Amino acid sequence: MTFSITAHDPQSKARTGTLTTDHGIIQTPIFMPVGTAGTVKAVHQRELETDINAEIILGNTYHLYLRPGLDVLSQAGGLHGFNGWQRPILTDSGGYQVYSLSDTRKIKEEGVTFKSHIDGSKHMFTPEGVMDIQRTIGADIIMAFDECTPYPCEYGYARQSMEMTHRWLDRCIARFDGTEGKYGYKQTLFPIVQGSTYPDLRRQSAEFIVSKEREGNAIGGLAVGEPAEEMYKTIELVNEILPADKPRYLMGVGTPANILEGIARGVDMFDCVMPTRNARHGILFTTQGIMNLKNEKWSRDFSPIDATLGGYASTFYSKAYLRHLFKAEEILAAQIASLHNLTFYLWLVRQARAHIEAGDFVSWKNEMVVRLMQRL
Ligand code: PRF
Repeated sequence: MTFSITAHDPQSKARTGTLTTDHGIIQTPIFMPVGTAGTVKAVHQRELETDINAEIILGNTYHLYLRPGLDVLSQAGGLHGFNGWQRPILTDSGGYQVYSLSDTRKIKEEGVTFKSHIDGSKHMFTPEGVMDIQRTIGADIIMAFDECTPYPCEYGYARQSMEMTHRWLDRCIARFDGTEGKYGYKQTLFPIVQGSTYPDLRRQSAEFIVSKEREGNAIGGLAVGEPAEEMYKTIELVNEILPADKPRYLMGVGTPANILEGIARGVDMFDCVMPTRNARHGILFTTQGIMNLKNEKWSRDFSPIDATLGGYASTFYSKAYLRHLFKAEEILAAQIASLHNLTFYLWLVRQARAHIEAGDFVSWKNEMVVRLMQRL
């Protein structure tokens, strides 16, 4: 994998770049649609390629390991072979999903034992095991095994957890570097900065992660309920330490405003279930603000969902029609809304890149964070 910076914004830390993987090129800053179980929910791959123009999608170790399982994935030639997506894939390590999804979990030095949310069966994730699983899934970018602390988190717990995440990172690196990709292309491992919202812990964690000299670095443990200002301060502090010539990935973030503020602070990669999950609940992001389609006020609005975006779903279907599909609980509602929201998120990062290149990113961003978060 190679990363090169193509432009710097003169008034902020924002930058554009190109990330080159064996499955293709990613223009940064980028938003990565989440394809938890090997599919971006309710969206066809053809739509991901042509309408949304997603350059990379996410998969989850936790879900793919439980179902369809490693036997199927390895016989299929990895996730690329299984679902047919030929562009880059990133997999999260399970170091977040075990905490948020599994029924019971026990965190020990060796690893995490948990019960499947599907059938209650018992499993254990260790740093080594999770590297092996991600080798088998075959993502281009794989994530270290970490503990994402909740918010708020007591200082002592945050410190011990961070220290264990660091020991786990050493084990991840030893295993990853001691093994090879199974399908003939290269994979790369990103470590994850933790440390809750404590500046001294975040600094210590960032310095530890930097010393490992991997090809890219991630910031975890944010967007877990802390105030946005705390998140932005933490990003600033960490990004002062993470090397400027490597991609920085802010995990699980976020709203359109969070993404633009992250870009302004030097973040290059984002992922979040928000566009697809909200879409399934009738919440749409548009260039004018946020719409709740279940609201009666849209019942006779026959204008396109968002003509400015130019994508198929956003221009072809009207607000009133999509509202009707939601009210009637038609499957197509989720499909149109997901396609639209992802088109919007990819439009947002494309616009950000254009404004960084034009040198007016900050003034554009300041206008957008207000406009895009308005409730219509
Ligand atoms: N760690 C991992 N995945 C994540 C997070 C984390 O801290 C977050 C935090 N917002 C989202 N996804 N491994």
